[in-house]
Amino acid sequence: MSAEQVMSNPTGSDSYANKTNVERDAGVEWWRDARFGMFIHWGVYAVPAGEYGGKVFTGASEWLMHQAKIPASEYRHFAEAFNPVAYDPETWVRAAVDAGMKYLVITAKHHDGFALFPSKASTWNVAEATPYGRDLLGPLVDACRRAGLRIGFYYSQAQDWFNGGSVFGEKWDPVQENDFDAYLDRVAIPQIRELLTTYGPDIPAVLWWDTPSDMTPDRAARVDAAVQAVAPGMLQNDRLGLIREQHPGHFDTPEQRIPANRPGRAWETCMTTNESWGFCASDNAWKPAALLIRQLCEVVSQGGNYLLNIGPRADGTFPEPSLAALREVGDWMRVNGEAVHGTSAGPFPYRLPWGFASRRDRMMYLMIDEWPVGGLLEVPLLDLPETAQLLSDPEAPVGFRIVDNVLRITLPASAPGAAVCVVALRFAAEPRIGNIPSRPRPPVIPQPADGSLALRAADAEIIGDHLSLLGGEDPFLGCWSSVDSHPLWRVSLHRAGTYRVEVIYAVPAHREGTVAEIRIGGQSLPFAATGTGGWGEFCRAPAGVVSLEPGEEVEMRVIPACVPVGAVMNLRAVLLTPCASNECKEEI
Ligand code: FHN
Repeated sequence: MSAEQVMSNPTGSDSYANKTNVERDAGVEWWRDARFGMFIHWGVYAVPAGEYGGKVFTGASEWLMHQAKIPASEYRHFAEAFNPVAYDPETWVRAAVDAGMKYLVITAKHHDGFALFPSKASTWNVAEATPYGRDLLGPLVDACRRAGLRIGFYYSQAQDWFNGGSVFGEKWDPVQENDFDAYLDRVAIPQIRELLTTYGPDIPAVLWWDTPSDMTPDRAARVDAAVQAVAPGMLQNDRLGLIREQHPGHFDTPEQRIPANRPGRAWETCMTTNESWGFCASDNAWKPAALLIRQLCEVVSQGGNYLLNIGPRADGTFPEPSLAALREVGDWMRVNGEAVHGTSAGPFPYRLPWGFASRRDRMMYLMIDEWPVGGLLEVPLLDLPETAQLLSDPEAPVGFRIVDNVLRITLPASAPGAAVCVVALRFAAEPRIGNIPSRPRPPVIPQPADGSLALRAADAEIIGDHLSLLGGEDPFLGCWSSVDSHPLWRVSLHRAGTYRVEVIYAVPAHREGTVAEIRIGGQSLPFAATGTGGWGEFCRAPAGVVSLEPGEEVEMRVIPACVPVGAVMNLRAVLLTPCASNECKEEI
């Protein structure tokens, strides 16, 4: 397809280019209001699903071709088995809508170069390379349109291991020995035009670029020019070019994390529901729905969007654990969705000890993640609301008054449910913000007579904002998403000697390597949190031996060394057991 053909708008439809600026700006508004969307990573990698040559590959299954260095001539056989006869876009769209999502972004082409749409630019596409033999995007676009869901396309503009695009690291197949500029002209730019012109006006609603390796300013400008020629003002993320300042796009895309501070620009956290983006048969590290809800609340409270990923199976169905999580999130959204849709960041310039806040007009939504003791919630506001209501139980009595420059809200003594609970406050005018409520310092832990110490999650002082006490009756420290956050225990130690240190923790399977350092009384033990099987599968593992001197307030901390995908670990307790005389000497 030539540039001229594109300029003359081959669909003959009312293209994005024909819209006024006001209409196009309104197009960005919807994205800010949506707050919650579905990411879909789908391609032929769903066939091997993370396994090749009898070997299980962990991590992102859509990277299998790269991980296992599979030549294109072999990788193409996966397409011969890609026949998603159970693909029903209506079901996908219903799952998204029922979960409270307002938009969807699907991988039109990922790094393995396989296009989910018919393409004149490469035969490596669903219509020509698979027995299914027809477009996958068109029916999804139609289903989205019918349901009033916006649809965006992810397109790997740079990395393409099949069609001669860029390759991270070493190449492994002669088809990759190519001229990157020629690839852009031959494959990427024509396919981008196809995506912009095939599906009608306002489709896609977003272009989601990724991994801009080799995308110099000049190359990014060429791609952007091709986009602007067809769809001026097209909503785009920040991953088009290597130099972000030159092609910042409309929004930032923190991946698998929630930024500690509010970025100055629009932003969207994309997050997996297990550990892989594409379907991975061995990946059972499904995040509990309560965690997904918490992340959604945290993102929204910071003014961001939450793009939650699903990796469909090769037959076209969503994995059951994803569906179950979506259903639970949907149940929560039906009750609490007004705290999410159309809201902006909460007013507090600091983290709240009990959860998050968002607001819309005269409403403020308090999203309570940690139920306050006795149901007494302290909110750093200096003005009274007109009304206060628990969204999950509008009839429940909710009291409020100002005491010592703090708004005190009286809620039921115990949490009505496991997931985040929302209190809606209506104000007559913008309330004034007070000082951050200080977290009470937990008491010093006395050492029992037998000398053993159990440093439990619930007794820790939490340093930093990216670690929370979770788990209700069986608490653990979780949502540990920054190396700046850690637990601290203070112990009154009376027995000198050597102690065995053990950790009770949970992380998904396939984890390896040191993730934290346990610092006790000036000594340090590296801790490798190897896979336990899932975020809820706690196990007790040895961490080493320390030699301690008595002290009134001996500090014990677990300091993260890094944040692997998802979080550092879920930590239930650190245990110290005195060694019998001479027993541990050689281990120090
Ligand atoms: O390499 C990809 C990965 O497979 C996935 O698509 C994510 C989604 O944001 N982006 C890349 C890594 O940044």
